[in-house]
Amino acid sequence: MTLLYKSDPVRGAIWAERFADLAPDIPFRVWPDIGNPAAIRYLVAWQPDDLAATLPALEVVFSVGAGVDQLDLTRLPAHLPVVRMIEPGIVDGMVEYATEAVLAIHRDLFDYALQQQARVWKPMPLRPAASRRVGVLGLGVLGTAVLERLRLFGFACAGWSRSPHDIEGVECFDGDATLDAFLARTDVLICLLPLTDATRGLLNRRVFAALPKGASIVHVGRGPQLVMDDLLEALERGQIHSAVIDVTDPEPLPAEHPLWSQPRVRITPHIASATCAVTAVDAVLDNLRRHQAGERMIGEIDRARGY
Ligand code: NDP
Ligand code: OXD
Repeated sequence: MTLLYKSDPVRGAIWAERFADLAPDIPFRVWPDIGNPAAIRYLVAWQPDDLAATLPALEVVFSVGAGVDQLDLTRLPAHLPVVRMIEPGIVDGMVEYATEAVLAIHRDLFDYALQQQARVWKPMPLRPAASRRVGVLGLGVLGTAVLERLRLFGFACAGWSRSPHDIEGVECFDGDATLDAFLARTDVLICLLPLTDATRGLLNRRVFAALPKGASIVHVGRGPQLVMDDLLEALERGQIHSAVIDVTDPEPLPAEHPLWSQPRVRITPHIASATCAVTAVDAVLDNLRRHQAGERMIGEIDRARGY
């Protein structure tokens, strides 16, 4: 029951070492050294492309990341379970990134950076956290963890999802019919939605107009969810005051793209979070045990829903 890993080879070496320590009975191979294709039962990959179709005994595909939009599900045999990555390292990274971004916005650091460039010493009024309304699109593993941390600072927290959720201290909205009400009460909007047909292009002119004037955006979902021209226009009109953008379409963002030179925009190269190899192996091993026991695996996606 060999496991084949096809992703970043540097992290692959850490995976191999941890598998050798914790599960020496499971042969671990790093692509392209696949050995006998008929022996491979499990595939861990970022983008398997057509590889899965060439492995006749394959039983499960694990995404090496939290998202699965990079997998072309139509190229994976329909009977195969697809499991996304849920492990503590990726959650901690996202909580750190989102918290820092919200605090930077809340403490006016974008404006102070501009003042510094102009050598201006001009304090702005300090606003209590309770008066700053943070809203997270997506109440999944990451969105919920981010809200649970932000709530501790005293921010007025809300979230939006497809189905109803109940999170202590968080005003929960669900379904398309509630989106405008959620946006109308949101000063800092964080996008932590998976990329699906329903969320592609969701951060657009209409959504920006539904936010209070001068709201800010933290985009850590996926690039194609954001309509960049609409964001540029909203920034120019002051409808959006500032933006922290970790994901773009395309990636890398081309050097000539106008977003780079926006004064109140901070861009990072899709590093908000990343799978931690050590804890990822623990998560995969736990799921292999579940799979072998005939149990549902943690993070198994609904292929029809796309996440
Ligand atoms: P989950 O699958 O746990 O959560 C997704 C959430 O989005 C759920 O609450 C779901 O609603 C909601 N949702 C999905 N579609 C819709 C819709 N059409 N309308 C309203 N709500 C919707 O995902 P995670 O929290 O683990 O991860 C979220 C995303 O974060 C990943 O898919 C990935 O794209 C991104 N990511 C980015 C990283 C980065 O470094 N920038 C790193 C890791 C992840 P419901 O609960 O009702 O199903
Ligand atoms: C992920 C990512 O989905 O890194 O894990 O974006």
